[in-house]
Amino acid sequence: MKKITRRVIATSLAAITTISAASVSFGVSAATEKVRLIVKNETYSVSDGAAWEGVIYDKTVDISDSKDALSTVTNALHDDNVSLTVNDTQWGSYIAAVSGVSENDAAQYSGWMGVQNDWVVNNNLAYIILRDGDTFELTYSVTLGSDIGADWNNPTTALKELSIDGLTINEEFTPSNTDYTVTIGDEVKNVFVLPTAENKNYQVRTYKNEYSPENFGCRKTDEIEVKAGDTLYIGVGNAAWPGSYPAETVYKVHVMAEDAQLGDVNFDGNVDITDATLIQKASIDLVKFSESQYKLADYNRDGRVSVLDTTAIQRMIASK
Ligand SMILES: [Ca+2]
Ligand SMILES: [Ca+2]
Repeated sequence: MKKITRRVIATSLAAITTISAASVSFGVSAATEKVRLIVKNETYSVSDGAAWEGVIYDKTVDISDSKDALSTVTNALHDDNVSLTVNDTQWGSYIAAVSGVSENDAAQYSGWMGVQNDWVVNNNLAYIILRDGDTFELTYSVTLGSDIGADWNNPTTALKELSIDGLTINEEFTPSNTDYTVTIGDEVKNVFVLPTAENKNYQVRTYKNEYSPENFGCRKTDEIEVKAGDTLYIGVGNAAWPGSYPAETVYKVHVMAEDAQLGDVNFDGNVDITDATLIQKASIDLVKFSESQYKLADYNRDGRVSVLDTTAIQRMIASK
């Protein structure tokens, strides 16, 4: 047992260092689709009787031909000689034990659960389809998910944390505030958006410039190219996604030019007709401005956002 663990961890270190390179070439070689597979038990301790605790497996592995999580996990663990018990029932097959840590060991209903890109899956692993670049965790839970961040009694679709690898969010994160800004110079930057749902029963997906929940969007491991004027949308628990309630939350992060000036409500560094149009729409509630946009929208500084601000910008453009 110990010997196997050491060997798997040694190979996984090499795998971890190649992950960022692999995600950059995302989509180039569809023939060898891969996922990062992690198997861990952080809820049931050895002192409480578990055969092992911690991370037993962390490695980039091939997605199986049928692309589902159950066969991908069983193939990988079998290849690396990690012992696995799969139970077949009339409702389908499920993973009952890994290297001697078995369902119902820690408590009644304790057992192995799947987590795909931070989402605690809501279905048999045979029905969970993996995509190239996914992170899939097989995780032991003692309390039906609440000890790994998925609480059935908590209906909130808020985020618990939000950060961006590569840029600093200007405002302090508060779950109830959905509007944020980051500041960027003239350059184009490659960043990773790193949201964490308060309740991992809900999926989290990030989009650039258009919130389009019908698409997969970006994961934490997907690099996103941003420049001034872009907006990042982070959705939590959209009704169309698996495992969700129809009360989603959508966070916005506006990528703002360093020299964002009064009137520049789309944060692209210029005050022009696009801003004038946006302000006009906001003044009749056709678009909703964030707090930072409202501050920039009051171009004539009369304390309110109205069509007068649009007129003032149009006059300024005409006088150039
Ligand atoms: Ca502008
Ligand atoms: Ca005004």
